[in-house]
Amino acid sequence: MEVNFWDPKIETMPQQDLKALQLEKLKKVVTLVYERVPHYRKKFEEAKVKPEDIKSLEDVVRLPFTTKEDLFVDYPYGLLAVPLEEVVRLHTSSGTTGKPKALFFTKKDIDAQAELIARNLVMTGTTRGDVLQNSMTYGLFTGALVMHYGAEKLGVLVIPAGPGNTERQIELMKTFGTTCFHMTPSYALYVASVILNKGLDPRRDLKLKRAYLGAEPYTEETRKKIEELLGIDVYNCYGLSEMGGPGVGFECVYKEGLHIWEDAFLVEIVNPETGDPVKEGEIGELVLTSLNREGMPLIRYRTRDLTFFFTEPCACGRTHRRISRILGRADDMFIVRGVNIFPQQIEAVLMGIKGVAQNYQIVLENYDEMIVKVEIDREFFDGRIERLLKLKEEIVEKLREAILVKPKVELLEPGTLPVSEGKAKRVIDKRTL
Ligand code: ADP
Ligand code: K
Ligand code: ZN
Repeated sequence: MEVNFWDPKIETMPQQDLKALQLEKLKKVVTLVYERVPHYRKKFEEAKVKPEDIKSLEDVVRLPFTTKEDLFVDYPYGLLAVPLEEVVRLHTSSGTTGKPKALFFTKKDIDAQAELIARNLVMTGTTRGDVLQNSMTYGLFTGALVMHYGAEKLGVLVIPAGPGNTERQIELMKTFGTTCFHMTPSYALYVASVILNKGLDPRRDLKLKRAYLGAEPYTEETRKKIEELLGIDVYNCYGLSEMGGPGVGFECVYKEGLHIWEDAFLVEIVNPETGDPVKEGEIGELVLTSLNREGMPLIRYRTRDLTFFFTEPCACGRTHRRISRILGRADDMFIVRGVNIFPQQIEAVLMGIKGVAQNYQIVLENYDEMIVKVEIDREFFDGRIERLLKLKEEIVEKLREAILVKPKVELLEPGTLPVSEGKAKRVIDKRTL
């Protein structure tokens, strides 16, 4: 396998040196927020901790967590660690209280995140000469702009397509010889189905080589499905606005977990209920401290995203640790008949069944009823009823095995369910309406 580096020195830095670098940066950022951000000073005082108490990386647990709620205290400028005139960009992301979370970037912050994107792109084989179609939403969201700046920094040609208008997406791919694209996995599934339904052979008629899919959880099965439909490599791209946007974690060519850039983030995984660190390799909530950001650094930020650390070093030679794909959002979990269920568990089952198409929806009705609506493949839909009944039975059985709850399954013709061009809404919970 060909392994490429953007910054080999930092990407393969021995863990020990990385840790020393992290400690130095951690001390700096903790001092910075203590001195410049009243809200942090207050939190530190409540937790009875001072910057000088941080003597080793293990001491990080003495620092208080930052939660989404903290972003709304002294909103919107209260967490700035620099004067407003140093801030050059605002991004927002959907908030918990109806107000959007507001995140601020200095020039240096924008460039630092672009640097991470450049590393990520090179890591997956993208170089100058590649054509990247950026089909995330441009605007207040970080998704498109951060990727855009990173790709430009590397020197690839960026097509700022934005999402939607699928016919035009495909025209752009054909006309400009797009080699890579960046979009949500749910939209990628839809675009792939449109490409095939038009009778195009992606391997012959398009120049696509790889895709960067993220912004929402998806499964290994979904990745494989998109890779097979289009004949490309799909790389998982993870990030959140609070940590600068996409590019926080990214897969290398081995596609076994996402490297998190540890020179830029201090990574912890904690028990979502107690906040205590989990054992190495156990599932928990990802907690991140930004080590480089100057505009709005965040300390021990609770992402609500569930993941685990891979314990083995990666075959690519990078020393930065890997986390698993996001297994769910602590908030996405729903409960049916007392059983905790994540939408991704259902997706994993569906995408592994032959005859199932790309789109599905989970409807929760009453306290104990879960209906899974599933679109089936056009070729599969040949009018033979017994074939459909067997498929339905297979889906019910496999779901019951995986989630321990027997769902009702409804098979639908392709194109029945609403199409998502951004983040898919998979769960309709009528119980709370
Ligand atoms: P929000 O979705 O809260 O409006 P963002 O747009 O910043 O805010 O999205 C960040 C969140 O999106 C992450 O915390 C995570 O839940 C989800 N996310 C981003 N990338 C991925 C990915 N590759 N896999 C799974 N989830 C992802
Ligand atoms: K997102
Ligand atoms: Zn690797």
